[in-house]
Amino acid sequence: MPGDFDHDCDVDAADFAAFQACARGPAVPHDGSPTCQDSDFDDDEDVDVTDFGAFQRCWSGEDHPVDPNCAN
Ligand SMILES: [Ca+2]
Ligand SMILES: [Ca+2]
Repeated sequence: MPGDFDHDCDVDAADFAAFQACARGPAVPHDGSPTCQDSDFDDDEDVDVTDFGAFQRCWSGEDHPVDPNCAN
C-alpha cells in the first residue's frame, strides 16, 4: 500500500519515521533503498515536499486501513 512502509496496512507515525529517513529535499537523490523508492511518490528520484504531500494524503492513522488509491 502506498505510504505503508512497515507493511501493517496503515499509514501512521511509524511509516512517517521511515519516510523522514529518506527525505533529503528537492533534487537530492534518495539512497535507492526499497523504502526510499516507495517514499518517492512522484518517481523523480528525490524525496521532497511534493512526496510529503502525497504521503499526507495517504495518512490513515494507527490501525486504520490505507486507501490503495490515496496517492493518485
Ligand atoms: Ca504502516
Ligand atoms: Ca519525489
